[in-house]
Amino acid sequence: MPKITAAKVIVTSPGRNFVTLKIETDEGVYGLGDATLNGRELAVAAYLNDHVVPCLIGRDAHRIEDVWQFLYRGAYWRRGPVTMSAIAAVDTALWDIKGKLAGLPVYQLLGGACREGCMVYGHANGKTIEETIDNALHYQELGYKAIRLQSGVPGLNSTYGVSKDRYFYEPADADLPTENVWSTSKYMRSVPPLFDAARDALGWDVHLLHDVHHRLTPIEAGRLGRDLEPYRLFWMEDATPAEGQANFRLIRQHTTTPLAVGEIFNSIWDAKQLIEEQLIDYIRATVVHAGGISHLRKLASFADLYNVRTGCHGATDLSPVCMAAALHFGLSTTNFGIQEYMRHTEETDAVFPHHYRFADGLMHPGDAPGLGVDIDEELAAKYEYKRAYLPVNRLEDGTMFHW
Ligand code: EZ4
Ligand code: CO
Repeated sequence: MPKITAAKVIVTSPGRNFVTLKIETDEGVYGLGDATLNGRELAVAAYLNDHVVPCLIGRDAHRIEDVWQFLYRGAYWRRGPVTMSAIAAVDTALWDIKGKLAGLPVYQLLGGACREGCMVYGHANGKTIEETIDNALHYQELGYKAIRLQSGVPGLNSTYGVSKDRYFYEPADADLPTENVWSTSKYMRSVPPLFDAARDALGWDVHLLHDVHHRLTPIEAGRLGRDLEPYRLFWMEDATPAEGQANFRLIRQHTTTPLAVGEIFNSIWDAKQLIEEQLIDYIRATVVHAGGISHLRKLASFADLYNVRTGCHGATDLSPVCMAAALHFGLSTTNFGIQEYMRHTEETDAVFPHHYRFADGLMHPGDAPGLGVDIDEELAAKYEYKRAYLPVNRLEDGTMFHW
């Protein structure tokens, strides 16, 4: 049996912060897992170092499910983003090890490819509709089959999804949280004209997506979904906060715009009612925040019973290790829907050399044994951790709101 001999938590900041777990075995093979929780990175690093790593030493690296259950049930305190990101990192690293020892890419261990590649969506954004469309045309030229559109809201200084650099969106931007101002009525009026202009400029062959980022009430979301119906969106994302899963019933009663939710979910329980009642069309939970490849597989299999497809989160705060894992998962999951893809900076890519590749709107994880992603530890050590928070939102009268 391959015995776990060491596990190291690597914190690095090549352009942004990442936490990576590296598990080593006595057979000379190691595995990597992403453990990055944006804005709360060191909590996961401490959880791993103080409470998880000591339990791993000496265990059989092949017993992925047993280790998962040990860490989940054995903590007594279940779920939550910190715990589940830590468990995800272990799980991902063990799949990486199993693939390397078998000489197979992880997607082969998961049942093999169900498709030629994973359709991804790119992020077009701009301060104005014109800028956003211009950016979207660029993505279309690059071959993207699906594009997310986020545009500035007239009357608001800044909003979610609109970046300073249009090709690299990074919301965790300050040493203390930046305070933004939000107006639902201004936002609601701004979205339909964006998609109207987008269909004129981009045509109907490209899938269009939009992220509301948890900012509407269910009835407001119903209204926006209905207003967007003529433009046939691929999905409307995170229309309302999903703690109350039954709230999605109200949105469903009012619109046929497909709904996606779940990038902040940690377990199958966060989505159980949403899936069983078919209140959503796409589940956005991903490897790093939802307990790793093993748990995500269960979630996807459950979702498949109810015609819900996957649409994993894939922003830049999910490291290339998570991206690779998500692609192995997506390639081998029958009810895969789409994968979010925000390119990492060159600095990040240099720290995490990888085999996944983009061509004709699809991404493929490559055929290297394991996940096909590595970490250059010497280079990683050059980038010191820098505290960085996500912004917060207040309404125009100063009330704290959702970001
Ligand atoms: O705001 O990953 O769909 N993508 C998103 C992301 C999230 C960030 C938070 O860390 O909503 O941009
Ligand atoms: Co989102």
